[in-house]
Amino acid sequence: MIVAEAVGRALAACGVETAFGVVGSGNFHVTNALVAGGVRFVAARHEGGAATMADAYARMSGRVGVVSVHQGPGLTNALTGLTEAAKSRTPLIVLAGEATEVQSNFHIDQAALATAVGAVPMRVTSPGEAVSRAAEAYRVAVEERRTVLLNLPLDVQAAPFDGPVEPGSAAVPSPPPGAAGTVPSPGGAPASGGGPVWAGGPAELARLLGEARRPVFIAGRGARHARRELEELAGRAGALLATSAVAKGLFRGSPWDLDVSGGFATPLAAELIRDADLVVAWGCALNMWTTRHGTLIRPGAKVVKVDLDPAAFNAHVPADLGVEGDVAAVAEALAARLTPRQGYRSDEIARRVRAEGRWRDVPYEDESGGGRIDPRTLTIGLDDLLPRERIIAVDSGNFMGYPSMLMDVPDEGGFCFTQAFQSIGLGLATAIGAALARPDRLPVAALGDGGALMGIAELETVVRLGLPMVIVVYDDEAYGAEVHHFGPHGHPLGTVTFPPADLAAIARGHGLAAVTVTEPSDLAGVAEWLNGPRDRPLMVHAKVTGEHGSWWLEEAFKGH
Ligand SMILES: Cc1ncc(C[n+]2csc(CCOP(=O)(O)OP(=O)(O)O)c2C)c(N)n1
Ligand SMILES: [Mg+2]
Repeated sequence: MIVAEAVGRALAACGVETAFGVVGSGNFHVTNALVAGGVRFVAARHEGGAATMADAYARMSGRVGVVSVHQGPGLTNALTGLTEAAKSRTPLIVLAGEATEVQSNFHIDQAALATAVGAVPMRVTSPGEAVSRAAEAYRVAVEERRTVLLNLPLDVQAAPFDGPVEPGSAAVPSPPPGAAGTVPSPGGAPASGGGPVWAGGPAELARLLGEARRPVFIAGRGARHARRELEELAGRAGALLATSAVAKGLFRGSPWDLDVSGGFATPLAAELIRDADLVVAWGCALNMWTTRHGTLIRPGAKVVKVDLDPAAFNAHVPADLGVEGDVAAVAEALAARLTPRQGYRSDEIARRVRAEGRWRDVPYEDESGGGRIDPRTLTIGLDDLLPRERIIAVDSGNFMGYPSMLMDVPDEGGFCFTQAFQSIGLGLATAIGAALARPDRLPVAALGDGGALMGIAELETVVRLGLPMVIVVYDDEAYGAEVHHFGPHGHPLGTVTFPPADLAAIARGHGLAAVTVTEPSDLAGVAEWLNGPRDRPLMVHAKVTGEHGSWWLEEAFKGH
């Protein structure tokens, strides 16, 4: 056995189930060793796709994600997806060959690259530490929720190895629940603007909950495992329930569910959150998106954050009180000591949540016509047609609010939102990773034409894997976000507009089924596909109206 094989075997022994990658000479042996150890390997067509698939898979399965790449360009190709994962605190291990000879064409400073994007660099420097380094990479990824780059220098990889490949069981932790904390920014700059924060025990939070008249809970990534505990506590405190975008669906089915807080919030949710006198953020850092640049938090409202990572307390909207701990454990402990009260839960609020609690309840004027469908009409039509058991992945762009706001999801496992780096082009790979994590659900990728064409390398992967995916492209023949940003000011738009591209034909060329939608009646083609046999994925190429931008885009540009 050689060192590369020992590393692959050791990671398999740690409990890695699925790995993604693009195989070259520098990661050939380590990848084959993963497979020999029982790991499912998913070949992507671009390392960017592999990284995002692993990220999405980890988020939706709760297991560690693994990416295997060739040295140099294999790693640089993966970088955007790795940055997204690092910013999102996704437990991820990147296995990369490493050319340590500076004369090599493949040579770059891979450790510096990892550090620059918030990942943790490690290296196997001798055969004797192959297994312990692999176990350490696994531990840091899982326990510290970090993206770890494990560099495998080519000469060390090839060296003989003759020890045991099973790391001691004490060295291998099982995956813990997540947290919302922010990754330290490059250069060690603080992620927040300062301000006093004092860490208090749950007792202080119990007191605040016992006094609040209009409490709202906002649950984030670090609360995705804690629905039961949070619902129980919210019931006692009389709190309304909302989530950040990444936890969308967590409280689905509760009569007190306001859905997403922030740019995607309904007018009712925004109003009720703004009226709260106590906002408790559970595993949620309250960033500018979740709070609409802080405007959803009323001046004078008390803000509490419960998080595994105290770095979250002062990040973004700062907390008046920080409680360090696992969300489920803190909520459970508090529920036991809280006397039930009505709080925010009046009959009138219940009635309003029933009547106005979803974007679908908000009227709009259908602007379909002239061979183009209104994206809202398209999305509502799809929401009606697609089975409830779905998992939705959304790319970035002007269109992104339509699927995020108008398509319902069954629970927090029904929405995968890789938007911490705000990159376009990650949506299709996100849907693939999510689909593999949840084969029980219909995967839906919602993409703009720009993001679809950027990530199109993975179209063949969807077909090859036999995923019964619905890929919806909101095609406005433009980088709509830029068009609506700059158009109103009279700037030339030739750099951000494109001639029509026949995406349906491109999809068919890859072996997908495809329907082009230019008016609502064309959705009959989607219904037909859904009737079966669903033996190949479907692209819904929707030519959407694009006269004006979405209002959440205006909101987004405040963040630039
Ligand atoms: C990798 C990357 N490149 C460029 C951008 C800037 N950008 C943000 S939205 C956008 C347009 C996306 O176009 P499309 O996917 O068609 O969605 P639309 O805005 O038209 O709805 C661009 C270029 C980005 N966020 N990420
Ligand atoms: Mg577009």
